[in-house]
Amino acid sequence: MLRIECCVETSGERWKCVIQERVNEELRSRFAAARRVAVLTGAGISAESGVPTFRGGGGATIWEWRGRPVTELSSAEMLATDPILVWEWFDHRRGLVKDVKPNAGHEALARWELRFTAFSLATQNIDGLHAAAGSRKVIELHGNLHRGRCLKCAAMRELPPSPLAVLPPLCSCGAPLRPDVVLFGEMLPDGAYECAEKAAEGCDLFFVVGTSAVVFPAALLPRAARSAGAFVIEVNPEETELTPRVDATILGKAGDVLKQFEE
Ligand code: BV8
Ligand code: ZN
Repeated sequence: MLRIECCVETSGERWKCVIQERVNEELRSRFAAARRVAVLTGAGISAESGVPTFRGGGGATIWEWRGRPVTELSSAEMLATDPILVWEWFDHRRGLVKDVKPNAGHEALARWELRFTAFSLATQNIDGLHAAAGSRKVIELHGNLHRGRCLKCAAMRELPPSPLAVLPPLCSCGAPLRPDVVLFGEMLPDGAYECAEKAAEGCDLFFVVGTSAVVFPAALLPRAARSAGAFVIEVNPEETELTPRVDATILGKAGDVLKQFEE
């Protein structure tokens, strides 16, 4: 079993990080002893459900569409200049997730919600799969693909199945809806980041699962957890920018690895 221990010195701080392929006894006992656990997930936890990620992991990725990068299509600027293109982009994404189901990684986190004195799950994903797996309290940092928000009365509306017959879809008040998704250059939903940050700073164990940790401010959460004294465990088939800054990286798929903590 691969196991690498490395020491990292950054800004005067020395950190030891361990990279391994399986959950060992030490990590299982930390898990068993933990009382307050916080989790941040990214696109990677939905990869085994068939949802393309944006970067890495060996599975399907969707980094551009109609020749434009995600950061352009999913931007406040594009919504202002070409709302129909943004709706076509998100309707395309809804089509990609129409028949997907939660996987063992989502199911493990739904079990963990009931296991600890305090448990918090924050996700960057907009696919709704954590709730579909049974997680009842999910902090959706970036919104939800299946909802629209009225530009006039700010009501949230569940969207009909894709493809949408009319673009942009209309609210019952007659005004157009926008995707209820946080676009690049937009603020996160009120209080969402603060709620996730409070949980990160108050936990014993922080898991960061399936994220390349390049999107902010979500990528700050594992750092906040570690600075507040939590033991931080990364689960990802690849090393990321976070790897030197966590206590242990398990190089594996979320669906395989998360359940190993419960064995
Ligand atoms: C904001 C919805 C205030 C749309 C998304 C510093 C501070 C604050 C802001 C910034 C900052 N620096 C830069 C910014 C601006 C920007 C930003 O972060 N840009 C990046 C590109 C540098 N941030 C913002 O604009 C945010 N707003 O900060 O408000 C503000 C406002 C104005 C100006 C300044 C500040 C809003 C960001 C939210 C954007 N919306 N999603 C959509 O989905 O289209 S982000 C988008 O990326 C998705 O949500 C996605 O989840 C997210 C992050 O990607 P990941 O989840 O990490 O996914 P990725 O594909 O990259 O990685 C997958 C990983 O999984 C890989 O590592 C892979 O190896 C692994 N994997 C694969 N298979 C598996 C697996 N892991 C486990 N198991 C497997 N089977
Ligand atoms: Zn309305």
